[in-house]
Amino acid sequence: MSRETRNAELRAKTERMLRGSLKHARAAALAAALVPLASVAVSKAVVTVNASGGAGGTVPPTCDFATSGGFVLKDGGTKVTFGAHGGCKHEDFWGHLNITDHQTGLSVNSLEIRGYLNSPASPNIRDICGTATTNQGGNQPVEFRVRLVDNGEPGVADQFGILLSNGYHITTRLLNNGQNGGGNVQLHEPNPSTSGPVPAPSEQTMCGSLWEMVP
Ligand SMILES: [Ca+2]
Repeated sequence: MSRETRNAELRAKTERMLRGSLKHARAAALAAALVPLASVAVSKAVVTVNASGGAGGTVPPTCDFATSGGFVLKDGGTKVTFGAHGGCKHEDFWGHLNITDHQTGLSVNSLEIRGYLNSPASPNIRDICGTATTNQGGNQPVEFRVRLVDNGEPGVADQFGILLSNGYHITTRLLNNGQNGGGNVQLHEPNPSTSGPVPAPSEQTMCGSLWEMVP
């Protein structure tokens, strides 16, 4: 079904609701709002859009930094090894990313860290955004958004995910499927040097084309 067809059906359904039981003004306003919300949901499957736009990430008000290293298993069981660090440093961002996909041979190395964000979904989540080169041609550089989740030590409950602007996507998942020896994500306490840019850039500025996307 095309998006246009879907939207037409939603409009028709909304009109039926307005003519029917939803006669209260607030309910009518809610029904009218259903059309654009539903349109967003069907057109961008991996996107989470909040009321202010974007995925809801902001530079942590008291900024800090995160380090990580280890591997996750793709859905088929092959390893993707990673090292990902990021944070605020002297009113700027700091960090580095490299990953190797042992199934495809893809290698990704960061060029620039453009953002460091926490997520409304959990205080243990940090996203790192930036640009990177890959060893597989195509449009270079790519934009990346990495998700790190620190759920304690050792890192059996920690998680990693990555999204690239070329479509490569490892959904956020437990290191080594939650088994021992998959590495660790470590969120560090703020210190006097972990100050971010002033003013804090928007999620769109930090994450470019991936500003609405969740790894
Ligand atoms: Ca950890």
